[in-house]
Amino acid sequence: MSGRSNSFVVVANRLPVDLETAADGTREWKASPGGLVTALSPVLEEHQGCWVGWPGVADEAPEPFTTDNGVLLHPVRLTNEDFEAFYEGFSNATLWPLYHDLIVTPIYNRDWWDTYREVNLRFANEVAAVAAENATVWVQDYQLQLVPGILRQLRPDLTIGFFLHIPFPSPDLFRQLPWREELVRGLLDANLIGFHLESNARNFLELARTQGLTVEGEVSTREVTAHIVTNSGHSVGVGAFPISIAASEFAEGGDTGDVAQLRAELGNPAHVILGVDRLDYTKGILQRLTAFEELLETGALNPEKVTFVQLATPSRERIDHYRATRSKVEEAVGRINGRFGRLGAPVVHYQHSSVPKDVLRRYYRLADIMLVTPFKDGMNLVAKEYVASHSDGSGALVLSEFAGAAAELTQANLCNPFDIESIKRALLSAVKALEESPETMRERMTAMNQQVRQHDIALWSQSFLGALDQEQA
Ligand code: ADQ
Repeated sequence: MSGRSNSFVVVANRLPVDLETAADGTREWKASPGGLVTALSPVLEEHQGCWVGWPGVADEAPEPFTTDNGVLLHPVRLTNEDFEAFYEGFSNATLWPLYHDLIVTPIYNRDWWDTYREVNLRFANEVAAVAAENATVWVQDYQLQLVPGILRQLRPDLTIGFFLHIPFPSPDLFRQLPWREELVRGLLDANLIGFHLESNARNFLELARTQGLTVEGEVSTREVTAHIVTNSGHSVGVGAFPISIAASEFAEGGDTGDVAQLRAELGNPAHVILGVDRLDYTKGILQRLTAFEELLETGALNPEKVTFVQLATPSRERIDHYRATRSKVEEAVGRINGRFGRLGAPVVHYQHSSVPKDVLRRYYRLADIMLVTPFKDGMNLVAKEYVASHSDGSGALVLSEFAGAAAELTQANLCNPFDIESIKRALLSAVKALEESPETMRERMTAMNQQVRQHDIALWSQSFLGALDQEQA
């Protein structure tokens, strides 16, 4: 259905689909399962909603269609040049490093900014064309920060929510951005701006203060008790809404025989250590490999007894820093296996591809220790997926203090990924604790498991949309 008939519209850079080409050359759009689509599908269904976004292939814009799981999609066309300047450029080589506290240096390129504005306008136009009178629009993430402002001009009748999936930096860092005023103005035209953490939201309020705007109230979680009042008198709610996962999908059940078989395939190590990430420089993959290597070197870990499995999804592969990270990670894997593995028995198993969800779940179940070591991460769903996979209390989570998830998973073995010694200490203490005080570890994992089950993705979307409803009232 097209035209202005949708009373709930989600707009995100990507549509939840992938284009699949069969052996006979026929092409088909397949729903790509993901946390966001799982969380939003019931809401989309209830409100006769739709999803606006880019289908993931340059120069392709199929007519609106409905996925096999019933979500109506409105594709937005991006050319190859748009993809380079808007997505790889401004979104991922400017905003991504700036918002992740300058782990690498952001590139400020005026042409990229022009394309970012043009593409945001295109997304907003598409939303304006399909949203019903007085509809609710939920704008997702850093690629679309100008959309609320453009939409407010085009369709003052809409209720607009914005959620940022990555961290929001301190005003001191944000001030670097040459287009800072316009970007913030775009966001402030929403009715509600949501962040994962209260600290992210406080950074945003502080920024608003430095721009001379009035801030009322203090930030809280899953409700809105803080507002920014703009010069035109518009009041926008600001709050923390920590995202989560469909926890029940990761809960045990199914065939545990598979897990035992997987351990046997890895040579029946006493301890399996697991890393699962998009291959991104923010995730600290090289640092965790270095920590592992040094523990093998000193004999603190025995290569005959431990195995490290690293699953890495290819990501943003044409951007220089991503290419450099991949090559350093792969060099480290080769070196560690050369030093400590044997033929047919590597000590690090590394796969540079996505794995199906059921395979991923089996690895989570198998892993005795999960290593999650980002330098900075909005939330980190992998940590929550691992915890949700261990409702029997088994396993241990080593988690970076700089992952948003650390605010909730307080029983993890926390580490500072900028300090290799800290990663080594946390990993070693997890290994020791599993051997020497399994009961304590079980209690800690059980507590984290309950936290994730009680705060799942449905709570996230309900609390955000409930708060947005209040803001509109
Ligand atoms: P990401 O940076 O992509 O997300 P994360 O939250 O960990 O990071 O989500 C990654 C997802 O990809 C997980 O669901 C995981 O299962 C999946 N995945 C990773 N590697 C995989 C592999 N090899 N095979 C199959 N699946 C794999 C951004 C922000 C985060 C924030 C989320 C949600 O950077 O901070 O938590 O959005 O808001």
